[in-house]
Amino acid sequence: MKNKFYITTPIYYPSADAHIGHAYCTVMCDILARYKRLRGVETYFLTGTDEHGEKIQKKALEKGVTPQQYVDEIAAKFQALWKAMRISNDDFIRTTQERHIKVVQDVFSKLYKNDDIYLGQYEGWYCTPCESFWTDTQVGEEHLCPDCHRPVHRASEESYFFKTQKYLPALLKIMDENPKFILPINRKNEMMNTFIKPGLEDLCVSRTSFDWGIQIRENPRHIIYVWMDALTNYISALGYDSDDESKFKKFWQDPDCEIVHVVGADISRFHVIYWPMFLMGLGLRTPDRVFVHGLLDLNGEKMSKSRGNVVSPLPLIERYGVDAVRWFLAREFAFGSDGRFSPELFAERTNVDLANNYGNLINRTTSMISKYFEGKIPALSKLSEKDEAMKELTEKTIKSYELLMDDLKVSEGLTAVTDLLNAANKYIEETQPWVLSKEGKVEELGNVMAILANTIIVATKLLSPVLVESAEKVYALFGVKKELQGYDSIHEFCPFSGNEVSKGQPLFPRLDVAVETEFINSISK
Ligand code: ME8
Repeated sequence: MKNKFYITTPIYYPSADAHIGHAYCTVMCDILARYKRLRGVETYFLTGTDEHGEKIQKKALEKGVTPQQYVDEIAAKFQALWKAMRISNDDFIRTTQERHIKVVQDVFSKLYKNDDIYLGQYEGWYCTPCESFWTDTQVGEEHLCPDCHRPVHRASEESYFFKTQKYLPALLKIMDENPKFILPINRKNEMMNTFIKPGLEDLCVSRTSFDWGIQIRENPRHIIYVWMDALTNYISALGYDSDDESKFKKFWQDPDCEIVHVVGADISRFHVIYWPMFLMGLGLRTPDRVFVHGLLDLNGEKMSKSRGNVVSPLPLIERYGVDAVRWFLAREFAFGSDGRFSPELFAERTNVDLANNYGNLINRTTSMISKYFEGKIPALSKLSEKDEAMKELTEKTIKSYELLMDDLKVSEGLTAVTDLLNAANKYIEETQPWVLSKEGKVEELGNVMAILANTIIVATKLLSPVLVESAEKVYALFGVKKELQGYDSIHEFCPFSGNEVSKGQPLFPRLDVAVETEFINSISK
């Protein structure tokens, strides 16, 4: 494991309010950032908004405000949402900020001077919503955008182009030599077959048809193509090319920092193909991994404002609490595969994992410790076979959780922990503490209680990157002192004897699936 970690979300378009898909990606990055911090890795987590482009200019015009006013309002809402979701980003970059604009202009100039960019004439099929030009093969006979499937139109303009062929061999080498450069690994074939093998064209990197963007210093009639502008955020936010490059040196240039971009499948080609090429042109290091996550739909239909089926995260957080929403997103969908959001799944997932498994284990354990040991966690004595098995399983779980999380397999990492919690519930059934109590087997009973408390606390540490509010409540319930809340003590077995345990309200009340389905449907618009 490298000793530093830089993780980024895409910077989202503030053209409409954030929906559950944006929240999904941001929460997954947040979990990884919190996980690395928990492991003592120095971490920098970046998100932000991508505020230029024709689409935003049009939206502002429709609303009768300036583009800047338009993006200011939505960017503030994004930030408020991330706060409500307890996102722990270290910075929030907006592409209309001075610190970014200057860097993008410098990047363009450097690549131009380096002979990576030339002035030419662009003709092609243009998709306005995606702000992308496409080739004949890509749009097919129906002339539809291969990304969003809307009609495209012929367009021609004087443009600057980036020479992709110049860097293609180096890019292919990176892809070959680093099997984990694109994750999940099956995404590599998609890149090769859809974009690289059919013949990669030079990338058009300027526009003259609108003006809401960053001007090219050498030719101010041109605006820098929104993707060159947007991708640069990953280094402008670190202070690249500024008076203070300390963060850039630490989190980009240092080979001991792992750089991970997490992006949706819709924008992977920009991150896997063009971004590394721009970086090569600038003589900079390329990222270690581009993790491509799947897209979520609602009940099998693509979420879209016009269809009126967009799930907004805020009302979910207000009703179910931030942890239930974070948990659902992280655990329900295998990170890297497409997923289907449905109200039933949300309610069931909350019930199965949080109410019945984790929550129930906590309630049972705190009640029994109160009843049998006057609310104090007992000390260990000689372990039985079943006790030993729980001890071993706990250690095994920590190991597999670490391996999976380091490999960005977040949902699988969490499943390892829920398996441990299930095993602890089973351990109660098997050891039958109520019988041990009746038979006066105090030492055996004490072991069971101490081991249950230990299992809950270890699981809570492992889940703390996701369950940010509940983790604190669980530590309080079990009287876990600050110095024992961290990861350092995770391998100590049962260091909590004597702790005062309190009986709180159930952390996760069971949901009525029918009632909650109706509620979630009513807020999807
Ligand atoms: O593409 N399911 O911004 P964007 C899961 N500004 N994730 C989803 C999703 C869904 N249904 N819908 C969106 C842009 N996302 C550019 C990015 S980066 C230098 C510039 C997430 O607002 C997913 O991560 O369209 C996707 O890649 C991203 O939002 C696109 O956000």
